Amino acid sequence: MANSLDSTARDILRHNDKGGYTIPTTGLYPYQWNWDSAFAAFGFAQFDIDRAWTELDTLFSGQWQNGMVPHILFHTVDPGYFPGPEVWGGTGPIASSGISQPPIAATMAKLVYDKNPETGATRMAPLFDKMAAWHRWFMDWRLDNNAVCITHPWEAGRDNAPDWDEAMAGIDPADVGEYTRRDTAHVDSSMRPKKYDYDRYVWLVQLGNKLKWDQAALLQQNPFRVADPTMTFTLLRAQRDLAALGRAIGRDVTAIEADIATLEKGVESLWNTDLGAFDSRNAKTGNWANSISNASFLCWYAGVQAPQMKTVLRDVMSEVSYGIPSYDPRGAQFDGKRYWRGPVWAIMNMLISLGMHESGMAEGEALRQSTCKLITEHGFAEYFDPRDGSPAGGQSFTWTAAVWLGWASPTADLF
Ligand code: 9WN
Repeated sequence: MANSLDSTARDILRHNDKGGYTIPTTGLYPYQWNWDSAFAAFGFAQFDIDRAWTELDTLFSGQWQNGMVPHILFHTVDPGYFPGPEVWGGTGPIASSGISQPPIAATMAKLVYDKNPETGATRMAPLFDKMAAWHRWFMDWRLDNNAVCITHPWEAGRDNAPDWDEAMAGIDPADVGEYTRRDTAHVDSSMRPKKYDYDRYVWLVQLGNKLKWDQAALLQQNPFRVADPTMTFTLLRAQRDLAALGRAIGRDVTAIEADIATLEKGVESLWNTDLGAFDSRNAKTGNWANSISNASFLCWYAGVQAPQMKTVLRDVMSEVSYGIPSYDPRGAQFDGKRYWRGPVWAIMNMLISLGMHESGMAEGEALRQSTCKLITEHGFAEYFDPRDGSPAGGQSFTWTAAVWLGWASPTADLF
């Protein structure tokens, strides 16, 4: 069974490979997405190391002059996705969006490197400065109390998470104009964000385009700015991994070490004492989201030990049958099928599980087994209902196949 699923997973990666970059799934997402691509590289590394490095090279070929690496690269235009390149008006070398996504590329590069350090040293050499420049862009433009903020819900990769509800309510999208969504032509609308959300997503894109994605202008004029555990934990982890890669290939990592100390302070500023968990904070109002999400559990992945989070973890997991739900099932906003307001995502499980394993927690292996069962029973879906495992969103999904091959499969060797 594991072997046949391994072969299905490899087929999914090959099928979604458009030549140098991998799309998340046919139809729904016809472009190269940032963190999806990093997971794809990890998946390819299980059977084709060179292809894995090429995925990262292509991602960084879209890097902007200011260091930002866009969340979508529009290599060839496809009318099946909205909003497309003309709505975004990205200013980089390749048509792109104007925001970024969770920086997991350096961490996936480290996992690819570890598979074959000799090839890794050669392939990592030209990527090191590019990754360092991207991380610097976050440090320069996105910190609030040393935690990393998002400026659009899509930037966190957790699009409609309850974490952004207050900041979203602060946007008046009255002048957004007419537009046609494409996502609900591919996937049942009960599994996608609502029109309320899309009006605000599109409005924020229009604002960025109008300001030509000038970060100083956006800092003044964008009403949406939320300090986010996804970004803060993934950047902290990525800085640690980039420093390790830099040391391995003989580069100066002093500046990265200073950034690590800054982000460690930032993590402390995301601790919501009343909630007893890591939380998102609206940087405009200072208010907590009061949200226990799957991103709250990325603390161990970032090398942060948080004994209280173990109790929260037990409570949340006892509510569901599979993995870690994207939002606390005891919360009023929980919706088991609607995207980032409840469903379980195999990629988040992998990051969380890796952190747990590295922290010596048995829960890391338990989460791996739970995800193995989920994919074995319900396939390579984009996400799943955590109560009964029913598949949701897109199918034959790149990142689900990738984390199967490298981590969830009984044949995988991540740990
Ligand atoms: C917007 C591609 C991406 C993921 C995100 C996920 C979803 C896009 C969308 O799909 O977002 O970026 O159109 O819904 O939320 O995490 O990278 O798989």
